[in-house]
Amino acid sequence: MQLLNQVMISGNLLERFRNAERLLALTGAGISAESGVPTFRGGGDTAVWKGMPFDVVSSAQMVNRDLPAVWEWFDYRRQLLNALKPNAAHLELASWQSRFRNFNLVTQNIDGLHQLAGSRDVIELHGSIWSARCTTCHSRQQINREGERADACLDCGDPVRPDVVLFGEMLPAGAFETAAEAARSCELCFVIGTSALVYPAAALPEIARDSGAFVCEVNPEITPLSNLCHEVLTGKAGEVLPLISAAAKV
Ligand code: BV8
Ligand code: ZN
Repeated sequence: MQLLNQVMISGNLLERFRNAERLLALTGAGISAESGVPTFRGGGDTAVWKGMPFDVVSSAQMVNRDLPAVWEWFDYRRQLLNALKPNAAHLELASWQSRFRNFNLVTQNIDGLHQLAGSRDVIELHGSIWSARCTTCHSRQQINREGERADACLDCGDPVRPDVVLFGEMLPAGAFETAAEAARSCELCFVIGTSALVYPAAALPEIARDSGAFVCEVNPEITPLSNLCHEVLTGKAGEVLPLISAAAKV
């Protein structure tokens, strides 16, 4: 066991990190917290927008009932994101892409900070806040950093909606299957900054563990997943992830 900056990292984990070829990283809102992105369940409360819990305004029903209100919520979050930058945790994971022969990064985040940090082929399970989709023909349009977006579809003229997965909606075709395959074939799985309450994303670490992978959680708090993990690194992702690489070099 090595105590680094108050974080206990086992020799077992470091050995596996040094020798792993197939690694999966699953991230949630917590990895973007140090960049200033509000989490959904920080400090015990659930994020609320105009009196509505986020999983109400971020729901399929809400799109059918009040699409402008849904856009207001995502436009607000996008303008928040505009000034924010990836943090040390995003940058560390981007560097792992070239370190491991088979590295898969799966995120529940729609903020695009992994890509801004240089990560490629990020599996965005819940879509992206930087994209809009037609409610009829499903054609997509990118939303630029200025947040400029057309209200209507450029192809058929019908209303567009945020290109994110809302509660009660299926994940993008193939996204979960690809992530589950990465979970089944990885040797080492890091679960970083997620409360692991939203499914099917929260099922991935269990799939990895049941397939023989060593599962390690990085979170300042205990989560429903902690007991399932082989090792829990209690701390902030931006502090803990660089420590792992540094310790593994020793
Ligand atoms: C679906 C996009 C099929 C929009 C999101 C099985 C059981 C129970 C319920 C269900 C089930 N299967 C399906 C459901 C229903 C539902 C669900 O899971 N409900 C939950 C609430 C019980 N799932 C769905 O609806 C999914 N679709 O299943 O389709 C279907 C279809 C019809 C009917 C039935 C089934 C779709 C879910 C996706 C919804 N969209 N996001 C948006 O962003 O607004 S989910 C959204 O919330 C995020 O993407 C993320 O997934 C979740 C938030 O969780 P986290 O990211 O973990 O964030 P949180 O704030 O909670 O936690 C942060 C953590 O970080 C904390 O632990 C904290 O301690 C830690 N932290 C803080 N600082 C740091 C840190 N960690 C490290 N470093 C730090 N510095
Ligand atoms: Zn259209």
